[in-house]
Amino acid sequence: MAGAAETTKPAETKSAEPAAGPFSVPALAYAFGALEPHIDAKTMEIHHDKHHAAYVKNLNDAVAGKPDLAGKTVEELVKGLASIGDEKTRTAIRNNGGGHLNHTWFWESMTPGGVEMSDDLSDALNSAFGSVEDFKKQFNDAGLKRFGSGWVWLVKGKDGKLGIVSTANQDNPLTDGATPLLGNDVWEHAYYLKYQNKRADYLAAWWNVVNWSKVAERFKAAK
Ligand code: MN3
Repeated sequence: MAGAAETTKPAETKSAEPAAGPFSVPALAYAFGALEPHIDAKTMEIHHDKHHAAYVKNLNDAVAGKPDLAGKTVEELVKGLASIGDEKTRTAIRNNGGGHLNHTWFWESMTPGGVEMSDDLSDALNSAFGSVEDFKKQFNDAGLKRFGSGWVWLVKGKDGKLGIVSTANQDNPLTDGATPLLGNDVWEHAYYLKYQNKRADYLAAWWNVVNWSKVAERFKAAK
């Protein structure tokens, strides 16, 4: 297909400005248009360069002048939210640290054309949900039921079992002690340009670009 080669080049995803703080927006491993037709290039560009960049800027602002927080990884910040005493800082990190972490993982969870699922992972999903199709159906149902903005996740729970949870806004399951393996963004900004109010269509199409090798890697690490 003409033009296919240039849509796989990640060159256009470089951050425009250097980060003013310890956190920065990671470059995408693929071009904005590489997930077409399932996720459109304009949505990817705005989502990565504007939405994600805003979470990073606000996170850097929230930890400015606080070396105990600025020296931590974003995973550590999100995991340890309860230990942040100052409520204003805690809320800023909950929203913007969560926003930074969730989106960083989200970009890694997708790849042009998707990839095959490993046997280990499909066995685990079959055993936990009946079948991979049943897992996807339950995941999509949970994403559809999330009122307003938030995320839907496949997690390894504190009990060691695979499960599906949905979180509001930019909350991450790490804060509740679960380990997220895969998350889909159900904020309208993730799909509105292409799908408008049809969140179910977005949820269904998204499976075409899921990077199952990344999910398998997280699954292995969570064992
Ligand atoms: Mn988003």
